[in-house]
Amino acid sequence: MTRTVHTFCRYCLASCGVAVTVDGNRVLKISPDKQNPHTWRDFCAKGRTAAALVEHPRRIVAPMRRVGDGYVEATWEEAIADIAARMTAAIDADCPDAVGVYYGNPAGFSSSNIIFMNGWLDAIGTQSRYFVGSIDQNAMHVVAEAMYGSMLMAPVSDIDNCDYFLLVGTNPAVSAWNWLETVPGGWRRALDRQAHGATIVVVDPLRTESAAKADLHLPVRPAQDWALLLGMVKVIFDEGLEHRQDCADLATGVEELRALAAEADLDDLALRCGLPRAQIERVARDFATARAAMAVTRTGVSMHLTGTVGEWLGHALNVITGRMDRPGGRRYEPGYVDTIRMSSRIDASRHRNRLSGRPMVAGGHALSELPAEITTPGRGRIRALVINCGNPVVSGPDGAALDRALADLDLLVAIDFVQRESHRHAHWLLPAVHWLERDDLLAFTSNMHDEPYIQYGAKAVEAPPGARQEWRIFADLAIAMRRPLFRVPGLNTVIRATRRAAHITGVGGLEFGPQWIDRLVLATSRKVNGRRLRWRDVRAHPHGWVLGPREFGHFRGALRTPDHKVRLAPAEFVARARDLLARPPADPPPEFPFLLANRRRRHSMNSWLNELPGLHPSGKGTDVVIHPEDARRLGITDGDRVRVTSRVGRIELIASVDDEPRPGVVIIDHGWGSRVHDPRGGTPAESFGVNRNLLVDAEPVDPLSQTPALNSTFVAVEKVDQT
Ligand SMILES: Nc1nc2c(c(=O)[nH]1)N[C@H]1C(S)=C(S)[C@@H](COP(=O)(O)OP(=O)(O)OC[C@H]3O[C@@H](n4cnc5c(=O)[nH]c(N)nc54)[C@H](O)[C@@H]3O)O[C@H]1N2
Ligand SMILES: Nc1nc2c(c(=O)[nH]1)N[C@H]1C(S)=C(S)[C@@H](COP(=O)(O)OP(=O)(O)OC[C@H]3O[C@@H](n4cnc5c(=O)[nH]c(N)nc54)[C@H](O)[C@@H]3O)O[C@H]1N2
Ligand code: SF4
Ligand SMILES: [Mo]
Repeated sequence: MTRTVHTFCRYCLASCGVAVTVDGNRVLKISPDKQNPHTWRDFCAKGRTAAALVEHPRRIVAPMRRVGDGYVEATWEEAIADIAARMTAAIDADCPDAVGVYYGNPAGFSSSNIIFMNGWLDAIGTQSRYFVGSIDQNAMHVVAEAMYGSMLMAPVSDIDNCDYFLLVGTNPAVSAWNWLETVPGGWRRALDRQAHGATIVVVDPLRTESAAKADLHLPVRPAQDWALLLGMVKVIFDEGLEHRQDCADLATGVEELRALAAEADLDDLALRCGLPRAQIERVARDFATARAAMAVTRTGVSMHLTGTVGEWLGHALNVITGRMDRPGGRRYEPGYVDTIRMSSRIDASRHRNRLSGRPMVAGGHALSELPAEITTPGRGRIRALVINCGNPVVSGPDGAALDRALADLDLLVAIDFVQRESHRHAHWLLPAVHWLERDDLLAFTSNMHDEPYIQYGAKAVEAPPGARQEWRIFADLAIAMRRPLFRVPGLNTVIRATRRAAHITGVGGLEFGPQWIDRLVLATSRKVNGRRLRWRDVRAHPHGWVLGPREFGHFRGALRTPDHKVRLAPAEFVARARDLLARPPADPPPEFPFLLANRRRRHSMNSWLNELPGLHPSGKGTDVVIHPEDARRLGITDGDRVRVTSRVGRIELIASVDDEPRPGVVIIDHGWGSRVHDPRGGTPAESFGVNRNLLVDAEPVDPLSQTPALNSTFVAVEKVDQT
């Protein structure tokens, strides 16, 4: 007997509505749920093949304990008892910071994971919290906090009313329109606007799929978007094209920004970003005078040492041209829960790292600091670490250094589906539950949707009996370590009592768990269109529920700055921009004359959907793209084996000669080269492609976002002599 479950894909923020056909406990087919009123149009092969990960031949299906060079299965009781005892010992021998966590991108797609992990971290009182932000979206958090007063104040794009799209450092044709926002079918909707006369400008060093469809492609020099954007701001102020009313009423700091722009020289900025001055002037005028326009800045901007300044100037451009909270610009979606209020506690955390002295950003420290925090003796040295949904050895900088540090830990616990590169030295492998196997409301993304929207993420199949959701693992650890979860005295006793009650009555819902929190969230949610959301109404909309029309007018009220105005020129950003202006752009050192750029593929997800059968034609992830002019000079032809070297690493791959990059820039896909181990079968690890992040130095970092130069590393390229 087959049945169909309607839910949504939780691999990326496109959140596509899917229809999952199930037979017994097996997924037969996943297709886009075309009855979903909001989110199915980005549906891709990653969602279609999601069951392949559930059925991964190397999936871990019970806790596994390291014994010598191998692993043996253990019970959950053994796993929790051993981990809790070793963590407690580490804390007793030093302090709570001896226990740490790294959580990666997929943790953001499970509210119960994030909530209970933080509840456990609070319970043990550690500040050794590391997360993916410093290799992804920290620049956005830093900018949002400084300009809008909350690190989670992420504006959403009003695509269907836009006449002029300035897309900076994003490739939505591949990645979908999502980075702290969910704009389903965003790229297709933008192309639709283009067919009706809108202009699309793509700023990208590479001629990407998106750039190829744009009206104008600006092949900016990597890491120099800030110069382009500052040039645009300058032209707009110089020519009086700013939106007078918003500059006067909505923002403070206009004069400081104007002063900064006045100090800069447009010819100098043009040289820095590698674009003709006349082009900067034209784009600035067209942007400022378009009926409706938006600037969108994303990971191509953020993953550089200049990332925060670039991100800031993108937002500033929107503000000074009156694009905030106006049709066709960027608006604030209040959603059904006030995420900004919920996050205010994280905003406030300013813990500084013992070695670098750098503060947390968005509740987490920077990944580049993790190795030293593990290996450097002293109070607060990390001795036990949990990797929750992450593969930082591959997705982060200088994976070799992190790998060495992980090997040095007294206890490494990995929670994942399979044992990947970053889990190589794990003492415990804990089997995770896939989104096809778990229910979730994912309420804290509610203000990232481009329409008021709610969908309950129902599970389609049951998880293997030995797998456990992260929330349960963190609750069990808190109980075993005798530290009250969420720091609420007595809560552990209540949890145990509800478990007993559920066991005796056979009613699973009696057990304290995320469903209690989901219900509480709904019960205390904002009224939408004057109506309070009820659980049963949400469940009565399995395809998802558009709660009403998009509304404008919420932006000003949501600002958390003391005067409810946008801070247009935060002092630290202005100072950093002055600093950049004062120095010539870093030229490649003679020994590393090329800049290493980056690419994502439609059918990869960072470092972890690469090995699935059927998703990738062979050979992907193993090539370096070199411009024909550079290839000629180096004596390299298509198909040659080449060595790419940086200050910290060296890899070998196949050359692919193509003019997608500009001369002087070479491209290697990110996310490859992660080994998938076989702890159950003991067969050799499988590996696909090469890890280009081995070339990325963990230092220096953008001083504001603590992000390293993931997408602009200086490298040398040479042909490997195969004779
Ligand atoms: N050079 C370069 N580097 C980059 C990027 C780039 O563009 N260029 N992109 C960056 C970006 S945007 C990001 S977000 C980071 C990602 O960095 P990370 O989040 O650290 O790593 P991922 O590669 O996403 O690996 C995620 C891991 O989580 C596991 N996983 C998936 N779902 C679940 C789950 O539900 N539970 C558990 N327990 N585990 C799960 C997967 O199997 C995988 O092992 O990489 C960054 N690194
Ligand atoms: N298929 C697929 N979809 C994904 C993901 C995935 O791994 N695969 N990851 C998801 C995640 S975690 C995220 S965060 C989002 C990211 O979404 P996007 O930010 O759109 O990510 P990319 O597609 O990598 O596009 C970044 C672009 O920036 C360009 N770039 C690099 N350096 C510079 C620069 O200095 N200046 C400018 N202007 N451009 C530059 C790159 O060439 C690239 O084309 O995508 C999500 N969607
Ligand atoms: S991975 Fe593909 S199917 Fe899943 S949400 Fe993202 S775009 Fe949609
Ligand atoms: Mo990301």
